[in-house]
Parts: sequence; C-alpha cells; structure tokens
Amino acid sequence: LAIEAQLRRALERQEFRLEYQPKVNIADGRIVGFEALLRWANPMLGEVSPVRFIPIAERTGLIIAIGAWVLEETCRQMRSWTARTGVPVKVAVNLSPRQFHQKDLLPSIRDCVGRWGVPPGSLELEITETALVSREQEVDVLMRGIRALGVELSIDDFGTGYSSLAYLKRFPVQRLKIDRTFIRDLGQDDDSAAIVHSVISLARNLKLAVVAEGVETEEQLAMLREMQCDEFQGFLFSRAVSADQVMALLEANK
Ligand code: G
Ligand code: G
Ligand code: MN
Ligand code: NA
Repeated sequence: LAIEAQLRRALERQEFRLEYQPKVNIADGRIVGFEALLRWANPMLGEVSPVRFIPIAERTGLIIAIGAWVLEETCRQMRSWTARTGVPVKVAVNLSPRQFHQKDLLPSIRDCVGRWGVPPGSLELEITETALVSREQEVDVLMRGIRALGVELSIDDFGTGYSSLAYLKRFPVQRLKIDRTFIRDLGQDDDSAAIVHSVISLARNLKLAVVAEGVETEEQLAMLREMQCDEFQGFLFSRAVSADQVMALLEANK
C-alpha cells in the first residue's frame, strides 16, 4: 500500500499540480473554457494517474482535503489569468461523489470564490452520474444550493451510469458531457452513433448544452458537428496543458 502512504503526504509535500484541457465550441472552433485535471508526481512512484489515486482518495476520505486544494488552486489560477488577459476564463472542476456529499461543500465553494474574486458563473462543477443515483432529495437540495451561488453544474461521463435523461430533467444542470467511450466508437459502430445522436437531441429539448469528450479524429468531429453537438474536448484540439500554456492558448484564441 505504498501508494496510500504516499498519497497521505502528497498535499503537504506539494506533489500535486493542475493541468487544463480546453473545451471548444464546435460551431466556431473557439475555446470556451477549460477542465482542470489533477496530476500527481511522486518521487517514489513517478507520475500516478488520477484513475489510480482518486479511488484511493475517495475510500480513505483524503479526497476532501485534496478536493479543497483543487478548488483553491483553480480559483487562484482563474484570478491570475483574468488579471493578465482582462477577461474571465471559464473553468470546470471535477467533484467526486464523496466530495459532493461532504457537509460543508456549499460554504467552502462560496468562501473560495469570494476570496479570489472569481465570478461564480465562470466556475463549473462536474459531477458524475454515480454521485446522483442515490439520495435523490439531498442531491436536489445540494444542486439548488450550488446554483444559488451562481456556479454552473454539469453531468460528467454521461451514459456510463444509470440515469436517464428524464431523470436528469429534475436536476438544475446546464451541461451534459457524453462519455468518451461513445465518442471513440463513432464512425466504427452504428449503435454508438445512434446513442450519441439521441443524447444530443434529447439534451437540446431539455435546453442542456452538450459536450463530447475524447474527440480524437476529424471524422468524429464532423459527425458531432452534423449532430449539432455544442462543444468538444479531446486530443484532436489539445491535451490538458500547464497554466502557462493556457495563457498562450488564450492569446491565440483572441
Ligand atoms: O485527466 P485524466 O484522464 O487522467 O483523468 C482521469 C479521471 O480522473 C477522470 O475521470 C477525471 O474526472 C478524474 N479527475 C481528474 N482530476 C480530478 C479532480 O481534481 N478531482 C476528481 N474528483 N477527479 C478528477
Ligand atoms: O472523466 P473525465 O471526463 O473527467 O476525464 C477526463 C479525462 O479524459 C482526462 O484524464 C483526459 O486526459 C482524458 N481525455 C481527454 N481527451 C481525451 C482524448 O481525446 N482521448 C482520450 N483517450 N482521453 C482523453
Ligand atoms: Mn470531467
Ligand atoms: Na468524463
């Protein structure tokens, strides 16, 4: 359990950093925002993927402190970018289920946004479907609290959990992110194309913006444009980049 022992000391040893993946408007090709993605470099273990350490952080409860750091670092960075570019930069942060259900989530978000002077509407929280399936009443109250702060909400990895679009209608979310497994198979298999197409059209009816994740080819992008998907993320445009590289991307995007 070397990884758990190392993870416990990673915050105090300042081993975490954030990278940011651009989110692009499909219609005009412009950057509309970024997703903050956590990275961990440990002297013994090297670069450890969040796929490996987030579940451990969830299980041990370390995710609460790590998540607080992610939010703090994101708001600090947003303020710094805005100071340099003069325009607000939109950033989405991932919330794991345990974080989402943590007692003082709302005050901690309000406090962080307030201290850094971040316009609440520039911050978005990504929540996976699995965080929503239980405790529906509580989820509803939480989401309304977040919306009351002015912060936006999106459903991450959509299609991999159990929620239906009808069920999503009750939640005050602004954006839906189609899981990259469906995008990967676009153009390969008709079922995926049918699923993506129906998610996009139903989401439109619910007035939700749709983001396609994991777009890697021009062919996938062309199909998504055809289906009138709103935004995409993926290696085709850019991987997650450092905070400095974000500045360069924003300059080029002017
Ligand atoms: O960036 P990458 O593809 O390696 O991310 C893998 C997974 O880790 C994704 O599901 C992503 O949502 C999750 N992840 C990345 N950063 C964070 C974070 O700051 N908090 C949480 N809870 N999950 C994250
Ligand atoms: O679950 P979530 O959407 O938070 O996961 C984001 C993860 O997806 C990040 O770790 C990021 O590195 C990864 N990712 C982003 N774009 C692509 C892509 O085009 N292809 C693949 N395979 N992964 C991607
Ligand atoms: Mn995400
Ligand atoms: Na996702």
